[in-house]
Amino acid sequence: MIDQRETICALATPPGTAGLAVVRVSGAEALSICGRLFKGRGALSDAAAHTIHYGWWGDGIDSVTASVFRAPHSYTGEDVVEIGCHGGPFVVDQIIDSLTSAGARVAEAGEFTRRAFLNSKLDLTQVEAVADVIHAQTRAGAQTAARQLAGGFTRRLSELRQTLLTALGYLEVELDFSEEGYEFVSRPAFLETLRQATVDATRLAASAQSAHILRSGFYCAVVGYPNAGKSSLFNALLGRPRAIVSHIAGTTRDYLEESLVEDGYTIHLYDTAGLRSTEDTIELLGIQVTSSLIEQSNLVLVVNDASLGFRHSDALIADIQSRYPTVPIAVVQNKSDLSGTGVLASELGNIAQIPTIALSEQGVSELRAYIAAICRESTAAIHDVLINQRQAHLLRVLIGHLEGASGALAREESPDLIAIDLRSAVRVLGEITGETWNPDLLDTVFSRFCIGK
Ligand SMILES: Nc1nc2c(ncn2[C@@H]2O[C@H](COP(=O)(O)OP(=O)(O)OP(=O)(O)O)[C@@H](O)[C@H]2O)c(=O)[nH]1
Ligand SMILES: [Mg+2]
Repeated sequence: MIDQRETICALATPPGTAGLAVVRVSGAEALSICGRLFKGRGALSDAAAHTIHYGWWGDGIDSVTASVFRAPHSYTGEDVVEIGCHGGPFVVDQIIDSLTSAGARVAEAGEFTRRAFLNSKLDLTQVEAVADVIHAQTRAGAQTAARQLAGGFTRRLSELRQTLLTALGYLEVELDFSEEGYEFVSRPAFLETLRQATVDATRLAASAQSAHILRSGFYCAVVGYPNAGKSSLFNALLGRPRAIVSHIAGTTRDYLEESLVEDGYTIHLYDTAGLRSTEDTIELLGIQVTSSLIEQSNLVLVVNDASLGFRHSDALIADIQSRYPTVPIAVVQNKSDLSGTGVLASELGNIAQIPTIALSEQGVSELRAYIAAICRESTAAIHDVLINQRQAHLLRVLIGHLEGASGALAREESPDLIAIDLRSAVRVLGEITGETWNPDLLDTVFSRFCIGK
């Protein structure tokens, strides 16, 4: 168990060489500890909140600026000093050493944000947004997380919570007057409120997968029969010769992963070993790795060797579709320089087909634009919240209780029966925002943080 009362310190900027680095100190002793080490014009311990001071640190370690924040108006809600120093590892080490000798302790990963949460500066959805802002792999992800951090999600949840609590209050009054049969809660209006809340929660829970794209990037596997030109296409998409290409079928044995950024989206691209077909069954099962890559993909590009016919990979496509019905597929008609001017197969239904010549990079920028368009489409519905797995699970539990309450209302059940589900719904809302929490939950949430955050 970490001690909340100790004053903590850590490098808040990335380690290494840089123009500047910031060491953050937080806790009741922050000003007195820093005051002993900082030599400026006045005493740091007397400094007003939100002021910056210039001076020397320790016995000539570095010239620094010290930014002073006083509780509760700081990131952690405690007294905070942010020391801006030159960004060399030796300078930073000496400053941290001087702080620990003076009585501070090196912070655990995420401990500053943990304190902000425990001091009610941030709720749990905002804490999760901090991690998302830091780690987001897409521009839209970082922007959305920033909006979530600003508290939009929290406000929506607490409005719903307030509505449910008000209804609960009235239902309890109804119970007191049960003999008289008064109804203080208008049944149709409340049913409508619950319906709207259920729709909202369902939409949010369903956005978890798209939120994952904004948070971690878009996963795209390049698959197909041997020699179709997968590695050539992989290289062309990356813009550099990363994978080995040869005319021998079976060149790629293992998979390769590389990332590219297109239109603000990080795309994780996988080159895979060719999938062979035997007499009539395709050895997809045997190629476990490719299977699991396909399963985790947001888009699968099936590369077809168009010189063997536009429909040459149809059996493979049908197989992937039947095994992974929810994974989006597009067909890349590669080697279209050798294909003649046939019409692209229409039997592939509404699967998109993109003609390319990987060798000369023809059609490759169109393919890149197509992938970015799919990223945009799959995340278009997301505006101000990046739902994660924890929240999605709790939202589904919430939906269950909201539906339970609606059902009881519709069946004109007694107020106490309706109240049971409403109370559970209120409790789940509290779990989402972290009003009710336990140390295990915090450990899980903060496991994504690094030291200094
Ligand atoms: N004419 C032509 N040849 C191509 C094109 N794309 C790839 N090739 C050639 O096709 C052969 C196979 O290319 P690779 O990229 O190694 O194919 P692969 O699908 O990765 O093959 P495996 O890893 O063995 O499954 C090479 O000789 C490439 O030069 C294309 O658009 N047109
Ligand atoms: Mg290959």
